[in-house]
Amino acid sequence: MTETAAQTIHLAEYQPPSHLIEDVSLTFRLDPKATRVLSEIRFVPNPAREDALAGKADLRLDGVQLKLISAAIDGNPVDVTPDATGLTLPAALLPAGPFTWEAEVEIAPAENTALEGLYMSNGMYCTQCEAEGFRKITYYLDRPDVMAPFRVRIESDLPVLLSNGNPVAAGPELAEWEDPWPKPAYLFALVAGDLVAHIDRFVTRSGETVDLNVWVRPGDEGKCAYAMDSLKRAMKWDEEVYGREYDLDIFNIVAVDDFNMGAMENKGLNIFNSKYVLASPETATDDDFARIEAIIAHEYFHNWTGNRITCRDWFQLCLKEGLTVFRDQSFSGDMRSHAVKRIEDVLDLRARQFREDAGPLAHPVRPDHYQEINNFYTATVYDKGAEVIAMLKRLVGDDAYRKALDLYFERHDGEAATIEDWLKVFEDTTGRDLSQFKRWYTDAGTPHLKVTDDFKDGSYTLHFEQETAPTPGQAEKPPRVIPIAVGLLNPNGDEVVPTQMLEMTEAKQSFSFDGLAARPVPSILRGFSAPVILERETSAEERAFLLAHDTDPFNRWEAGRGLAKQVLLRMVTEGAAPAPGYLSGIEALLRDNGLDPAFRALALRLPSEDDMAQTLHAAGITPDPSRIHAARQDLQRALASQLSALLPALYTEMAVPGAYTPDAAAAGKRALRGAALALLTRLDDGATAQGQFAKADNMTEQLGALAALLDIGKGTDEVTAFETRWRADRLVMDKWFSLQVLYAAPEACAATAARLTEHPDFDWKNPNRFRSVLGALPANAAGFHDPSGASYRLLADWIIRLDPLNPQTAARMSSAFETWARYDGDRQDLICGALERIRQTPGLSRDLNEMTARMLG
Ligand code: 0A1
Ligand code: ZN
Repeated sequence: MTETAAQTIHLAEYQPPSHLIEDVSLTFRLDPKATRVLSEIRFVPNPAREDALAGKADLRLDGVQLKLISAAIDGNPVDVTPDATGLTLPAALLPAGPFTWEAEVEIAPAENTALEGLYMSNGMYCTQCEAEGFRKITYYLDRPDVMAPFRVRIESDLPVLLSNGNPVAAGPELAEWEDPWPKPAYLFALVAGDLVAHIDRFVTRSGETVDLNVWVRPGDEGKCAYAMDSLKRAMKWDEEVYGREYDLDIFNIVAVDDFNMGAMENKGLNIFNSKYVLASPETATDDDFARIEAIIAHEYFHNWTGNRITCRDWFQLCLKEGLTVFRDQSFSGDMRSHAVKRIEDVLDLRARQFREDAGPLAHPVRPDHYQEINNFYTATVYDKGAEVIAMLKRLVGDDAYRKALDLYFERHDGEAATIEDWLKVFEDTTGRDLSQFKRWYTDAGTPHLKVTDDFKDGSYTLHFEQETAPTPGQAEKPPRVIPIAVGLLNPNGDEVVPTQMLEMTEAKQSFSFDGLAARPVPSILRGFSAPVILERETSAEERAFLLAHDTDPFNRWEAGRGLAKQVLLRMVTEGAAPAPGYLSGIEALLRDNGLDPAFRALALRLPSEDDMAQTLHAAGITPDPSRIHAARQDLQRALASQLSALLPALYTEMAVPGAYTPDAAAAGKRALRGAALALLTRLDDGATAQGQFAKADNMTEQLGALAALLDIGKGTDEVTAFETRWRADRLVMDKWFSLQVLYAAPEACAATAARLTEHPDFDWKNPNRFRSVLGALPANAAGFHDPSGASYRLLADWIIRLDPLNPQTAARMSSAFETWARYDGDRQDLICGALERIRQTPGLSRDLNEMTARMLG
């Protein structure tokens, strides 16, 4: 048995809190080893709880790793004995009406390695309270349905002292902040440190001026401009597209080096992993710039979807996350290209969410039980959560979507809401019954959509059949509502039926199109209109036809993708040669200068090795990662030789003249140029890449050249040169660590990663650095699954080592093992052995205990 007996929490057992909180006042006397937190909390019995009104409810406060110094109720000292998870104030001790609880506790931020609660990073104090970190700061009702205004006083000799809301007082070694908007404790934040600000302002649509600050460590102030620009664009976009304005005098963003996740939407004081704030052309790639834009927007958008309207309980996490991801995706699409953004999002969804949905960690978008909520910040909750909203919007239409959202904000502002509340605003706006649609929230697993067709007397019929395999704890999968966007092309390649949204609700359903002169070519699931796996016998000719003619950019790309997969599959299973039809189809597309370079770059990108393993497994074939790796390399070479005449020209044409700018057009050209370089490297033995590496004035081109060289087994000198140049830059060095593992030869992958963990700069307590090596290991599929099992062992060793310090990150990393059931018996034994070894570790965290138990079943 582990230290903390695992307790499962169920959605069905939700109970309103016994008490509500009218207001909170906190004082922090900061000290690395002995911070004092004084709290004054005004409680009232919850009118929704009769036992509390009758004076019969105890008040249970959450509190973890706190040293209680003193406690009082209405000024009278009380003698309470905390346990490991909090303390209970017996009903008999509580006044009948409202009362004030005062407590003083001591905590040690310098010793907090879990990076949850109040902790220190490079001498700076910061907090992370989602999901249940506030209980490590003081005794509280640490649950999202308890919302209160906060007043915070910070006492410290550090120059910058920040908390939520507006600044209300400042003095020597002192600052006071007041947040008028009631919020749950998970949105609390405090920062204190020696920081500098990149400042700007924003005037809202109603004419209010908001001070904007991006706070960073001295020396980093030159890397904040893009984050600030993204913030201002996000603020404007939310006003224009969702009618949402910002609601405080000040908006602060702080960059922190030690952070478990990407960023956190604390009210008025967003805290970011510095990786998603700091950027300069020399140090950040185009992908980094795009991610910064997206994450800055994401956290800002939470101000309405998450903060003003929050979640009743943690089962409703997708209420804020799915919606906010959907909003940030729409924003990025508007800022850049919708077609390209959609393809990138679907690539990501399939790589992470479909993979999760197909394995032992599958869970509904709204889970109904958990042991550790931190284990549910997943691709399913976030990305499938966003897909579900995208489907809802497709089903009701843009206008109804906007009306429903207006109603949502009007009806639930200031509340902690549920998925039922969310669906109800759509039902009330449209008159639709969404009970079947709700299955997308409650049922796990990715539906398979089988399609056949026939054509007779000018009438073309599509027959659909949906089926979802059982997932852990859910055997039955009733049919779901699936919006299927379909268009038809005639044999000349002209569109004869423009996109129509078919609404499938049955297990089997057919749709006909009449009055056609000839049998059309269907373009099904345009724009990836539902997160399903489409299964249709499609000839290579038909895919090539769609690759050349489809008017829907997503499906045009998808046709190329399908072809590539078909080709790779035959190469892996039959040792076939790369199909000429695929090679010439891609060539034709690349030669089409009317097409967006970013789109062409995506069309040139081959399916990942993990994607191929997933595809083979789904087809009933046991994937062999080394064969997949070899086939993919062969196909790259075949593409290179097919395109040999084109590549040098493309490489030159796509050069972006002048100073680096991170805009989508320039980034798209660099992406295509980089893709061309990766192939060219296979023809010129790395000469062009070496030249580019030496000359590059931006990180995109420098890193692209290095990756291209490593991919053909070269680049030793460049690796050294890169290290010499960038040794002092933490974020750039993360890339250096990661690239070497990613591109290591399969048999050398574990040894490369192990060697890098010996590097003096391998600070394993820093999550970014830990992930740069140990997260890159599973991303090198053939290296991770090397038959020796060395990578499995190495990863398990490090997870076991990290767990006592940082359970959250250790548990997240363990999902690398979730695909064990795909592989052959030997690999299964090795992976399950590694998982078993983790599970048997004495004192394992609740986080990792739950993850291993779920994976091992
Ligand atoms: N709400 C944040 C993500 C986040 C979640 C948990 C964290 O610590 C456990 C930190 C951040 C977001 O969606 O951006
Ligand atoms: Zn979020």
